[in-house]
Amino acid sequence: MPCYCMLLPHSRQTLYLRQRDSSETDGDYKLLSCALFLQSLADDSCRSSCCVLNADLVLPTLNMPYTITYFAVRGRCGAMKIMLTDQDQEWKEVEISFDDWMKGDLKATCVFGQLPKFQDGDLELVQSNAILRHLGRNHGAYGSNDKEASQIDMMNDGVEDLRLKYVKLIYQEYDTGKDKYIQELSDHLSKFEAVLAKNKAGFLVGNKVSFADYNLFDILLNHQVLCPTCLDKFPALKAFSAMMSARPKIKAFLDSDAWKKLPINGNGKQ
Ligand code: 6SG
Repeated sequence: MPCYCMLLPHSRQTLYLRQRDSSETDGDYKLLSCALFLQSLADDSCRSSCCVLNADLVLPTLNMPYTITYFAVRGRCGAMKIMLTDQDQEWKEVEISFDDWMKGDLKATCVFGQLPKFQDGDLELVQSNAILRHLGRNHGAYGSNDKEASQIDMMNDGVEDLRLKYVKLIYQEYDTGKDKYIQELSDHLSKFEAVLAKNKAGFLVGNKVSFADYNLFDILLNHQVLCPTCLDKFPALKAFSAMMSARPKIKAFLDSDAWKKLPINGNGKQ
């Protein structure tokens, strides 16, 4: 008996090895392929012809979408949600109220006592950038080779530096430091402008979107709220932002209630 389909646990892609009947809809095809694959796992006689035999690895990815546990803000989950959306992935959300968080039980279970927490099957991660990297690996958004992957890491670290400054402004010195922050912002943005201006593909690195692009896009959205004119001097950043906003799934997501209902930050400042 042939193998009907195989689910690749790390990429969460389903590879269908069964011929598609021309009368089948895409949904029927996937459903039947999955059913046949599950049947094949239970049937010893066909196991040897299956490409993936480890049901413990395969089955969790079938029913368990990703889970994000976080506060009801965009904060450090904006980029990963935009990325998941653009990569056609579903996720479950567990929203934690600030009051519940202050009780401390959940905090005690988080490696660094902070959110977001992310679950991919039995893998539990904290640290938003580690989560972005994990998704980059899972969904082919980590460059086309090791050199590009290292450059993507570098650019993402640059985005993190900007995000840390932004978070400091928002949570610690919004009322006293906003003018100075906006004055200094051009200097930070000019670095990204220079990188983007060099890459005709429009992305930070290489010729396909990476997790660092989603992260930069998210922090630029925040900055356009903080200072609507901040991209005016930067044509490459403006084009990048427009290109990312126009990707159809991102466009629909940014227009959805799920996105719009969330404040950017946890203290009402933006
Ligand atoms: C805050 O800083 O929302 N996590 C935050 N705060 C709660 O007890 N390096 C990692 C990463 O990249 C940083 C994690 C991040 O993932 S996100 C966290 O867990 C804590 O430390 C921003 C956000 N803030 C909302 C919130 C936090 C402080 C004030 C408002 C405590 C929680 C809720 C009320 C008080 Fe609150």
